[in-house]
Order: sequence, then C-alpha cells, then structure tokens
Amino acid sequence: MKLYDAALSGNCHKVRMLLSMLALEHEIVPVSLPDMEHKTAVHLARNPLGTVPVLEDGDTVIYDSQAILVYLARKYGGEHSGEQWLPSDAAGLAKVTQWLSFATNEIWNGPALARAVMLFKRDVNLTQAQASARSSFTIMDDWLDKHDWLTLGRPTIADIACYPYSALAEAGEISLAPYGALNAWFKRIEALPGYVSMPGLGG
Ligand SMILES: N[C@@H](CCC(=O)N[C@@H](CS)C(=O)NCC(=O)O)C(=O)O
Repeated sequence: MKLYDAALSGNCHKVRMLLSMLALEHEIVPVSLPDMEHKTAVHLARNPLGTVPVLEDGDTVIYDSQAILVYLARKYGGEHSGEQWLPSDAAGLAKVTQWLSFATNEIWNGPALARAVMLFKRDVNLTQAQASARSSFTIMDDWLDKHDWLTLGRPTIADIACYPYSALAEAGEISLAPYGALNAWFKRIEALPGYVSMPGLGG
C-alpha cells in the first residue's frame, strides 16, 4: 500500500493513525504542497481534486481521508470485518457516518481552516473559521462530557476523523482550555495502541 502524504496535513494524519493502529505495512510517498506536486498530471491522475491524502492499494486508488478510513476499516479492520472501527448495522453505520460528515464540514471549516490561515496563509476568513470551531467544540465537549467516545461507546473511525484538526486547533489561535471533556478525549485517543503523533499533537 502507498499513502501519498503531506507531513503537516491533519487529513493525512488520520490515515497514518489508522494504518498504524491496524499495523498495516505501507509506504509513505511525500507530496510537496509548497512545490505544487499535488497539481501535477501524475497526481491529478490519482485524484482529480489534486489533494492529499490518496491511498493506493494494488489497483484500488482512494482519495478523501474519510473515504480512506472507511476502506481501511472495512477491508483490514480485523475480526468481524472491522466491526470495531466501522459497524455494518444500519444505525451504527449512520452514527459513524454522521461524525465523518462532521469532520468533513464542521471540523474542516472551523479549526482546520483557522490553522491553514496561520500556517499556510490560506485566504479565508479567520474570525469566521475560529467562531465555527468554537461552536463545534461546544457540541463535542457537551457530548464527551457524558460519553468516552464520539459514538457507540468505543473508538471508531469517527474518533480518528475528528481528532487531528481538533487537537491541532491552537495553531489556529483557538484556545482549547475551555473544553475539559474534549481534552480528556484527546488523551484517550493518544493512549490507543498504535497511536502515532505529528508536530503539534500530544502522545
Ligand atoms: N476532504 C478531503 C480534503 C483534502 C484536502 O483538502 N487536503 C489538503 C491537505 S490537508 C490539500 O491537499 N490541499 C491542497 C489544495 O487544496 O490545493 C480529505 O478529507 O482528504
């Protein structure tokens, strides 16, 4: 398996985390975003959106971090076809998907974009991204005050998808201090077997 990757990308980090937690052998292929390698013809052939991460597993090529988590969990999730990470019953699957959507929309448009403004000079409204991050963190913190995990009472790919950009939020000048339950959840994730860190994350 090959992961086309950028070291500072939280989206790529989700995939690095699950590959490690599932102990899957893989090669990391760096794609330089500053050098625009993600917009070359060869990378656009893998992913017409010209983004990372992209996973290549034999002839199967998947882009989008959430989609890659789904693929890895279902195909390589271990006993019971990865039921732990991604259930197949209707309600369980929907609950995990709900949080995958939250990662794609609320978390991306909140803490991820605020960080991208500060680190990569991304041209989006910082105040709006920070406000949106705080609303999302309030929702997560309220839930995590009563639950250990985002859904189903156990770690799933929902937790992996929502973790990196939440835990990296201070790089976007969003204080995490008000969110005690969110911080406790970060620690639970960082204690999972196979957890890997990246610059700015704990563990
Ligand atoms: N929804 C996609 C977003 C992918 C994405 O935007 N990746 C960023 C790095 S975190 C990227 O490649 N940015 C380069 C660009 O948009 O030109 C995912 O979850 O993988």
